[in-house]
Parts: sequence; structure tokens; C-alpha cells
Amino acid sequence: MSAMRFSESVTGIIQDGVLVVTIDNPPVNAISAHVRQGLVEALDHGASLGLVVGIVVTGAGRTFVGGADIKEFGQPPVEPTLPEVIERIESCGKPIVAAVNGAVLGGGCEIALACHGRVANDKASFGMPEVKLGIVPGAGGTQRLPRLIGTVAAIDLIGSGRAIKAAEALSLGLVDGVAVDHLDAALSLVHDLAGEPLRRTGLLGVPPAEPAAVEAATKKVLSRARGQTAPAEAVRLVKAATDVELRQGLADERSTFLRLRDSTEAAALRHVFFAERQAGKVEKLEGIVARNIETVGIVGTGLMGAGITVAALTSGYRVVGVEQTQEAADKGRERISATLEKSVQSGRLAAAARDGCRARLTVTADAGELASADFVIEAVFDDLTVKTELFQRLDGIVRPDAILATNTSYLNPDEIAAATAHPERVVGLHFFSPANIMRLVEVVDCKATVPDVLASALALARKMGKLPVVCGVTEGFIGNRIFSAYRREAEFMVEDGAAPHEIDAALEAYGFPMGIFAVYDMAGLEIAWARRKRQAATRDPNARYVEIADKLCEAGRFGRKTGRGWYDYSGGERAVDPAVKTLIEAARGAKGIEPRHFSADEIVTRLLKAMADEGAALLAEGIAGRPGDIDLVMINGYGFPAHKGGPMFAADLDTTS
Ligand code: 3H9
Repeated sequence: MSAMRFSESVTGIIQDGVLVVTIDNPPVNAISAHVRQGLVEALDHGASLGLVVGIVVTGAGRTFVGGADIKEFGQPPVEPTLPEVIERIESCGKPIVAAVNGAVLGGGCEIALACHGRVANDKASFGMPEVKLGIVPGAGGTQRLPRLIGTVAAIDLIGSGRAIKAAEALSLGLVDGVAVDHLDAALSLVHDLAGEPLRRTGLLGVPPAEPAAVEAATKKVLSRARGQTAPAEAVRLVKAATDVELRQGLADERSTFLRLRDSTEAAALRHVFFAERQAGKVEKLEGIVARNIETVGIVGTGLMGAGITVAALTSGYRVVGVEQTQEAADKGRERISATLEKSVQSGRLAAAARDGCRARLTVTADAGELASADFVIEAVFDDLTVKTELFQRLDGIVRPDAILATNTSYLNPDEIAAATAHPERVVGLHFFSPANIMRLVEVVDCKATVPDVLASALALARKMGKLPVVCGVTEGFIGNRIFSAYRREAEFMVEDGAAPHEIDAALEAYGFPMGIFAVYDMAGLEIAWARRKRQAATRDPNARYVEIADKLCEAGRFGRKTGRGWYDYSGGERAVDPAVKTLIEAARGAKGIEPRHFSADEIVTRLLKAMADEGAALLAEGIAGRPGDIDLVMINGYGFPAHKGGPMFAADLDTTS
């Protein structure tokens, strides 16, 4: 029989007396209005055909259903709603089985939950990531999932938004079977279910749970929520499924979903979602093909180099690590090995994958081995002479088509590139420490970088699982330049009367995991001090300069590692130090500043404005391509709370509200 078309994205075919309905809405089969309309048409058709014993629902391509169409959020509602479609599925008189062929997320999971049976192939993954978008499931997920897998597992999955593989879904009871041929398995399940009383998930009771386990799961979710609303609401709704009737639970879930969907928090997280998908897309690279990279050379296997090495190894590259001496190479190998081991212990890396990583790694004191590398990343001491000398040497070692990347954080990569015979093959790759864990990489498009080198650097970063953000050359690139403006403003407020702990408390209440002075102490104060000393001669004498950080360094207070910095750590915890108060008062006195009170609101407003103003300057100078890129850098590199959308989003909100 020829294929039936129920809408532009939903088709059907009858196979073995079963209507097989396929959702085909690229790129991720989101449940757009025409998918919902098509599904309703298909269900009606399947129910009305006497020869059809049941229905299978599946997805075309790599995804079953990627969830509600996020682009529809904020648009006027179009019928039928997803809860209406789901109600039709669950109450259908013929068995409906979900044949899960790939990722099934959010509303997609809710469709699968409402089906009378679920089978998956081994590529399937299941997740309810709504909390990551600042919302809760809005089509029955919080009510049906606990009925199927229990309250504790449902709190974990819905509260964290994490995705699980087919095998875990099977062990939790989320699917009835995992098969190589999911369609075949789904067809036979429909035949098994036909004529039998149907198992409707919404009518099941929630299995009893140990109160202590429910409490522990709740605590875990809330401890990670950091000021976000959605996770707590999601947990509340899941717990309520035990106590209230399905209809009441669904109504509560729907009104909570609609309220959160229209919140600023959800708008911020949607902005982040789309900004991430935009990041690294550069108009001038359209049609440019990235070079094939198989072997990555890494010069310097200290903390940063080892982290980059692990990120490269775990994404399948062969790595040649180079050090200056055999002793340093041995130490580097040990450091890399220990980092790999830690990844295995924390569950990020399978033991077999670790063995593969080791087999692809060479660490040597012979720089000549870099001749086999397609892409070389330097992660040596951040000093211009050291780096330019290294790049000159690399010219004589690497292949003519090899790409050279510098991991400098503050130096001018154009100057480093100029030291080589071929500056067109040099690019900046600014990783964040620990580089095997932090997702952000600033990809610096230098003056002479040619498009296919930039495209290759982006492709490499993406393959390493990173979030690459392209930027132009400026001191500190996007992140450190904004961080400097933010730090400057914080220090102005300290000089004018705010205590460092008041500023940190205001930032932490806003959602930063750590205030700026606590971050300072953790990173160590001495590197920035050395930089300020280097810049002293060229500093604008008329610009305001706060000396308090210099005075702390002069007193040997370099932060946590010395037990004292902006705070005192001698008791193990961060504590306000009267000696710092005295030092600040002396600095104010020396300038004749009369201290005044700063409210938490004023502190946050001023710091956000300082970041957004610097961001606007970066955009005007063409250093950053999009406001969203700046937001991603601050969120992923500097602890800016994602649910606030980043400094540019927050500033935009301020001017539009
Ligand atoms: C929900 O379901 C609420 C319900 O409970 C209740 C409703 C009543 N919508 O990530 P990629 C686009 S909330 C619209 O690079 P991948 C994306 O923007 C939803 N568009 O692909 C990009 O577009 P472009 C819960 C979407 O293969 C393109 O698809 N669901 C959606 O690396 C490719 O995206 C989620 O939160 C969407 N739902 O990963 C799932 N998803 O090419 C969010 C993607 O123009 N999605 N796009 O830049 C994902 O996690 C990943 O996209 C996925 C594929 C794993 C599916």
C-alpha cells in the first residue's frame, strides 16, 4: 500500500495489519503544530480502519522526537495542544506502541509514556530536559513517569534533566524492550497487545517509595538548582503524583508549565539554548571545508596542556605531547595518566576507552615527533618571548600544511603569528582550566588566519566536545576583557564603601556560584599583580586606579593557597578578615574617600552594567560577533548564572522592560 500523508510532517503506511506512523520534521522532529495535527489525523485514521489492529509511532532520522518546538514558545497557541494529542493516544481503543529510534526528549518522552508499549533500539536515549529550559514538562511527564518508573527515579530524571541510554531505560522500566530492529519489535508488541486490556500509564498507581530515598533524591536536585525555580517545581509535581488524581496532577502541571514558560528565567535559558547552537557559526566560513585532523601535537604538558591532551584523546585523536626534557615528559605522562584515571573514577570515561586513550598517546622530549601532527597546540608559559621562540622553532619541524594554535590568555596572538614564516596557519585556541572539563574555548581569528584554518580549529574544538566561540584579537579576548571591567567596577565599589563580602554575597544571591573576590582568592592574586606591574608604565595616569589588591599582595596575601587573600582561610573556611577591613579603610583614607552604603541591588546592577558596557564595546570593535557569544563566554567561563541569560541578555531585558 502507498504511503499516507496526514500532514506535511506525518506519514503512515500499513504493515502487517499495523499503521506505522512516522514523524519527519527535520532537524530533530520537534512537535510543531503540523506534527500534532498530523498525529491526530493518523490516530483517527488508524482507529477507524477495520483491518488495522494497532498503531506504531516512530521518527525519521536520528531522533524519535526532540520535544516541543521551542521556537513556538512565546507564539500564540495553535490547536491541538500536546496534552490533547497525548490524551488521544492514551485513550485510543487500539494498542499504540512507540518505536524509539534515537533521542526522545521532553514532549517526545511524554508521547512515548502515553503509548501502551515502548521499544527502543540501542541508539535511543531518553530525557526530560525541560528544567534546563526553565520549565517543567507540560504534557503529563511529571504524572506519568513516576507511575512507570517510581518517584525516586522520576525525581532524578525530571529534576536533573539528564538523558539516559536505552539499557538504563530498560532497567528502570521506561521501555518494555530494546532490540536491534525496533520497528520489527514494535510490530510484534502491537500484535501481542491487540485484543488484550490496554495498560494505560495514567491509570497506573505510583509504586510506593521509601520516604528517605525520596528526600535524598529531592535534596540532590535542589542542591544543584542554584536559585532556579523549575527544578523545585518539577520535584513538587512528581511527588504530588502519589497523592492526587491524574486529572488534578495534570491540571497543576499544565498551569505550572504555562506560568514558567512565560517567565524571564525560561526566556533566558531559551536564549542560551539558541546562542549555543549559533556559536561558532561564521558567515565567511560558509562552504569552507575543514582540514582532516587525526594527530594533535601539544607542546607543554603542565596542568593546561595535560587537560587539553585528555580532551583530545577522549575525542579520538592521536596525541603527541612534547616537553623540553625527558624528566618533564615523564611527569607530563603521569599527569595525563592521572587525569584519565580520575575521569574513569568519576564515570566520565569507560575503562576500555581509557586504554584506547593511552594507546594513542606519546609524550616525548623530542620535538621532532611533531612532524606527524596535523594540528599543534602550544600550552607553554604565557610569555611572549617563550612563545615566539617556540613558534619559530615549530616552523622548521612541522609539516607545511600543519596548523599552529596558541593557547595564550593575554598575549597578542598576532605577534606570536608574526614570528613564524606562515602566520596564515596560526590561530588562537584559548582553553579554560581544567581543559578536559570546561566546555568553553575562545577561538581567536588572528589578522592573518586563513578561513580553512579557522574552520579546522572550530571543527577540532567541536569534536573535542567543546563550545567554541569565535573572537578577534584584543587583550584578554572576550572573557578576560569583560572580567577585567567587572573586577575594576567591583574594586571601585570597595574603595567607595562596599565590603568585599557584601559584593560577593550580592553576586552569590544573584546566582553566581562564587563572588568575584572569592574567585580571585581561588585563582591566586599574584598573576594579575605581575601583569599590573608590567602595565604600570603604560597606564593612563588620569584613569582611576585602586591599589587595594596590590597592597594585599605586598602583604603576602595571595589567596587561598597562602591561607589569606581578600578573605582569611586559616580556619579552613572563607572568613571575613578584620585586617583586610583595616587595609581597605587605609586606602580610602589615603584618597580622602568618605565610605557610603551599597545595597545588594546597586552592587549587582553596577556590575552587570560594567560587563554589558564592555560587551557592547567588544561588539562595536568587531571582536565579538553576537551578544549571545558574549553571554556564552561569561556563563561557561566565569560562572555567570545561565538562568539569567548572560550580561548582554540581562542588559537587553533591562532596557526593554
Ligand atoms: C518540551 O518538550 C516541553 C514539553 O514537556 C511540553 C510541551 C507542551 N525545538 O542541538 P542541535 C534545533 S521542551 C526547536 O545542533 P544535535 C536547533 O536550534 C523541549 N528547534 O542538534 C538547531 O537549529 P539550527 C524539550 C530545535 O543533533 C537544530 O535543531 N526538548 C529543538 O546536536 C539542531 O540542533 C529539548 O530541550 C526543539 N526542541 O542534538 C531538546 N531542538 O540548525 C533540545 C533542536 O537552526 N534539543 N532544535 O541551529 C536537543 O537537546 C538537541 O537539539 C538534540 C539534537 C539532542 C535533539
